[in-house]
Amino acid sequence: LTLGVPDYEPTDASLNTHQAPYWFQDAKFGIFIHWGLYSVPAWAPVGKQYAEWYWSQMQDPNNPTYAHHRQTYGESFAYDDFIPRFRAERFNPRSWVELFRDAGAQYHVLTSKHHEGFALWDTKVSDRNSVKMGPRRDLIRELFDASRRYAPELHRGLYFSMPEWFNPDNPWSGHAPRNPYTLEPVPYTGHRRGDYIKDLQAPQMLELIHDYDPEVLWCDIGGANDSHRVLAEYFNHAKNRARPIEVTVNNRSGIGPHDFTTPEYTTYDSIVTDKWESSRGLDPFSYGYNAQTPDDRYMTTEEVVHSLVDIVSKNGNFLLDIGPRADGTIPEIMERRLRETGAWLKVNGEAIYGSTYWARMPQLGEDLRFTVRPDKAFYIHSLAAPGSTLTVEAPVPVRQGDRVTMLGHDRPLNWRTTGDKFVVDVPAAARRAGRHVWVFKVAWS
Ligand code: FUL
Repeated sequence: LTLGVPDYEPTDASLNTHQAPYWFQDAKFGIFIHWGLYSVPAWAPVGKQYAEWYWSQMQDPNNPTYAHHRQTYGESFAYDDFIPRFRAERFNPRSWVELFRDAGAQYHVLTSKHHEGFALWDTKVSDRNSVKMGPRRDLIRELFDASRRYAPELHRGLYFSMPEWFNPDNPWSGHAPRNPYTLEPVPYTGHRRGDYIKDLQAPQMLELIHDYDPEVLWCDIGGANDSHRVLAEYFNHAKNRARPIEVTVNNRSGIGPHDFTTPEYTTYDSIVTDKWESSRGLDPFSYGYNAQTPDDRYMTTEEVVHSLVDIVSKNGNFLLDIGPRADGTIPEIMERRLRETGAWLKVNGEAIYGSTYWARMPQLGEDLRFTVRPDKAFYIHSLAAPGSTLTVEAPVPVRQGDRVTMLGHDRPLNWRTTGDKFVVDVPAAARRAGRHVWVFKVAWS
């Protein structure tokens, strides 16, 4: 007699049977956090380059970061000289997770290690980590503990960059770091010799899996890997715990099997029935904090809400990124955007969480999107402020006796169907009650 799901094996066939769990399908909205040594310089040409790519960009004489670094820090200031300035001295994990919860997010995904190779946890296989250097704190442990304690409804995830730049052991990097101005070699702090995959990458992923229990493993870049073995162990560990957790992995671990795809600073044009998650920063083009970006270049709350609705109506999740400062504070503009999004979700969340896409009808033009809660209600999202009537020129699933309302304005609204048109009267008070996206609910009787 075998009880439960048999163990996963390190093969495509076995790993392909794994799927994104229901909590992830239903969650719709998560917060991505890019935080690392690059948060110290926090610099890139605005709207053009990712600030978390600073180390790579400063190596290239044709990149503006090369000149910026020389002017600001001088030629002999190596990237790892940022380590003592990455102190996280004002990092308050409780206020982070409470903010994410108030934003209406259902999960968070922190960079455990970006391409720069600096780990934010107590890794045993490299000294280049936030416990041995810089903050001298296990930032992942602290965030996860606070999340469990103060916002237990949130799911916890970790981003992990498979390769590292300038790790001399990493076949992907090609070479050790050099001073970009003198081209002299620069020591790689904390590096241990060996086989990059066997001695560093896979052990680090297993540390994260066993010691931190991430519910999302958000791998990046792919490339050389031992991911068949690591993912089998991830899934087995999660399901065989005394209290099982449901975990999910994206499509960038370097092997075929995955639970969801990850369009970046873009989304899909129409419904994609395989689970997906679109990510981008509040910044016009950066995940890590770019201190050069003026507030008026950040996404507006209207843009955030429009993106969320658009993505969810096509079966995606929206993983919205923030870049904290090196001291651990979250820039005010980002906090404001998250709180305003939370205010919208508080009223309209029932049309988002636990909803699914409505494949029987196309999204209509620029302004209309649809979601459905199976057997309960159908939702029409108007991305523009409606006039005195809202007209949907397609077969809305509605019958005599169904109650039509607008979320945030709970009075029943008059409606009618004529041919293939559905028309709702929108009183001025309802219009005024809405903001960013006006959501009409057809509650099935
Ligand atoms: C990309 C990375 O290169 C970016 O810096 C960022 O982390 C994004 C989510 O994935 O591949």
